Amino acid sequence: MAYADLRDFIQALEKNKELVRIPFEVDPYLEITEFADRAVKSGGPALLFEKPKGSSYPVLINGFASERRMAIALEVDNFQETADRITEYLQMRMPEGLLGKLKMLPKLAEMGAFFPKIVNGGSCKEVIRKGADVNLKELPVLHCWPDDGGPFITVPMVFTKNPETGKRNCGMYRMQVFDERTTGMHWQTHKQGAEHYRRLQAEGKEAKMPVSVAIGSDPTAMFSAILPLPPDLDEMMIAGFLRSKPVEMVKCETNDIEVPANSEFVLEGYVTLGEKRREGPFGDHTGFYSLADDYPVFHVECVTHRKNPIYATTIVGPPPMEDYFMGKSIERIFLPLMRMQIPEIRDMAMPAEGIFHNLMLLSIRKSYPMQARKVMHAIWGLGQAMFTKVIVVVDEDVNVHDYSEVAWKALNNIDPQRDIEFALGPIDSLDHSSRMPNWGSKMGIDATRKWAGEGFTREWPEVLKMTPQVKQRVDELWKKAGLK
Ligand SMILES: Cc1cc2nc3c(=O)[nH]c(=O)nc-3n(C[C@H](O)[C@H](O)[C@H](O)COP(=O)(O)O)c2cc1C
Ligand SMILES: [Mn+2]
Repeated sequence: MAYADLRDFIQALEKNKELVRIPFEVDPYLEITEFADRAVKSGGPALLFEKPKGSSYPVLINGFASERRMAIALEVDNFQETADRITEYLQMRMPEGLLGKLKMLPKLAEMGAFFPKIVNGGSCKEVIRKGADVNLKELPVLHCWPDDGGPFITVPMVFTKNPETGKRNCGMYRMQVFDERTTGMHWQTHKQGAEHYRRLQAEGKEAKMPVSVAIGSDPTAMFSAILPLPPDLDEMMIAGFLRSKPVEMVKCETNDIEVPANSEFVLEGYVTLGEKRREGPFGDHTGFYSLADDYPVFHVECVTHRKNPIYATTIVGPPPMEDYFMGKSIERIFLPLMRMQIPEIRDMAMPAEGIFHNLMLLSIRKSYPMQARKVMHAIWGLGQAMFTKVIVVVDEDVNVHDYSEVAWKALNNIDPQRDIEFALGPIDSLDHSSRMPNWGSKMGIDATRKWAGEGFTREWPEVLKMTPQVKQRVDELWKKAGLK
């Protein structure tokens, strides 16, 4: 059964003993960060701060911060279930004969459930506050790290519309609260919000871009906001797929954007085209501060919220943090989609230390010379995987989730001068080492076994392995010797 809203998810976390309530006062200025950081690093629970200092709204943090909690959020036992469901749809073909077509009907009906449904009202409008009555400072927005430029809303679902196609986009872009009614809008240049902004600016017809932001909704809608989807693929449809039930969307009070009707908070407003303001620094998910930079300004004209709303947030910082677990589930869920486009890929892993975009380990089934290089370039050309700074390609017999095995085999298999591929391309905006913001160099390491067809004429040795007979005999002797 799909979660009705954030509260429903909180209840599920509580029922599974995955949430602890903090009944006393804790300061959103740094203190909640320290709580959340310690909790995630020690495998601790989600936290619900019932009395954040300076606000009357409780704060939920770390709701997604473990594999178990991500599985509860997506209502699966493990992510393979979701990956398998995706594969099932990808393999769906036009059925033959009447019987085949009839068998297909339930699947088609299921697909109908994915599409968002527009409704006339929703709990997000239980309280409506406009104009001078809007005060973002009432929200328990975290000042996350000591040198941050201010308090940041960290899990906003930012809704915009593509001015050319009218299609909606939802991306999670942090928002620095500047004052009662304005925030930063940190959509990085490669993201869809920024693209909509550029297109509207190029049209030259409007001075303002409508934007609405939902904070706290059912967990699949929140999770969908971070998915690296192709432009114009509606995140809310994917949320509908994940929860097997349409996301109910309601039109905002002051603009034409729709938001999930069950949201805890909705901030409605606009971004003035051309207006920018210094945003940051911000203690980021790289574990470093991302530098202050100029970003658009979001003017909030209306805030609607539920009665007794719960403020959802996260912190990022030295890994692993909550976002690592969100990313890990994306890695698992998106593998079938990736394999559809790059079929030789067997498996992939993005270790926490690589912060998603810095390191991707790939195992492939190699069928022709230089295939590892082909795979690298395909990754660098694939949606947000374009940000990948270092790619290591190994043969299919290597378990990419065993980082020790990858390091051992890759380091043995490479002749660095021969096996490293450098390329230039777009780089994540948060990278502080690239020579210019937003682009730089990338490195691919071909750690596969080299073939004669690739110019390798020497013999390639096998990995050592004991014979099963000896293993079996020593199993018995081992016990006899009293060894454990
Ligand atoms: C907690 C969290 C915070 C994020 N903050 C930002 C951000 O400030 N700016 C940004 O461009 N992307 C940010 N992202 C990543 C985007 O949400 C992600 O790239 C998403 O796919 C963008 O959607 P889009 O392709 O529809 O633009 C964040 C992700 C997470 C999990
Ligand atoms: Mn998108």
